[in-house]
Amino acid sequence: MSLQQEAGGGSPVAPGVEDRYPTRLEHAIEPIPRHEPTVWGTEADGPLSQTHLDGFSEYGYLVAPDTVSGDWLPLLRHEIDRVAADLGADDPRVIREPGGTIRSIFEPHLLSDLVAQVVRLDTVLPVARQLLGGDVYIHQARINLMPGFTGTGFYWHSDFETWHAEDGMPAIRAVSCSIALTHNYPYNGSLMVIPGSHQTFYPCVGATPDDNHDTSLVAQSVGVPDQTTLTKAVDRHDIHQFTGPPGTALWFDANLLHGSGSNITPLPRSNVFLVFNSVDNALTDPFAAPRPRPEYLAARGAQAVT
Ligand code: 6CS
Ligand code: FE
Repeated sequence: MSLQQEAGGGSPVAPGVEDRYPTRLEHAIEPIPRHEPTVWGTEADGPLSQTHLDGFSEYGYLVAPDTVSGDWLPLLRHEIDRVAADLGADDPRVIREPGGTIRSIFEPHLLSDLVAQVVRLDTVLPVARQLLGGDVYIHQARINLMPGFTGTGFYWHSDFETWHAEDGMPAIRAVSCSIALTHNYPYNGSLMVIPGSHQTFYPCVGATPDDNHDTSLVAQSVGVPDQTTLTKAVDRHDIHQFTGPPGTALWFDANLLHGSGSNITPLPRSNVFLVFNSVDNALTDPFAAPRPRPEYLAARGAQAVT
């Protein structure tokens, strides 16, 4: 049986387009070693040192303190409140917790000049270009607001798995930059990663339902590895947790397994989340979903950020 026929649901991959990362399948298949490099640029491209590049390549993530300087942080936090207040109650870019509090706001870089400036900071855009080896564009941007007491986490997943299946991202040549706006402690729902897991693609079982994003952005149920797979991955690689003061960035590879627990502390955890994709990795048709997701979740233009 061909992979196309085996695929659980959604549009079959167009003839002639090779799917090197089959997922959303009817039956489990073995994990697939990553085909692409993790770091595409060199030390000479700057600003990251060879040690930083080697660390990113091995672990799939990098912590960058002072990515946004202290004087910007109150402005940014204020800007997020403004953006949230300006958006209509039923704007699809606003994702809410079941209780009604805001969980994510998509496209903040198009709603706020300040966030657009963050994208272009010397501590941000050149890092994305260096890691991905050339021009990049914003595939997705969001603000994640995990409120105190009621914030719920994100179950373990690889972002690339979703972007490949539902958005048609062909290769693993994208990187996320999550910038802390509040202090990330070990106890307020901060991100956990499985270091080194970015070297393996874990195909997932289960077809993509129609309009999966209506629910997956609050609680992801398809496109997540099964418990046996996660147990083996953690046995092999361990878990690291991202903590740090506001202004710290976590850069992580699109295929790194990560997740977060709930936040029952009074201390909110909010982050600006920017996903850079190489202009040479433009989206195609989804590999395992009936139709592409909306533009605010997955930009189709592939216009280089300048
Ligand atoms: O949907 C997305 O693009 C991202 N959000 C979730 C909850 N999982 C996949 C990916 O990280
Ligand atoms: Fe994610």
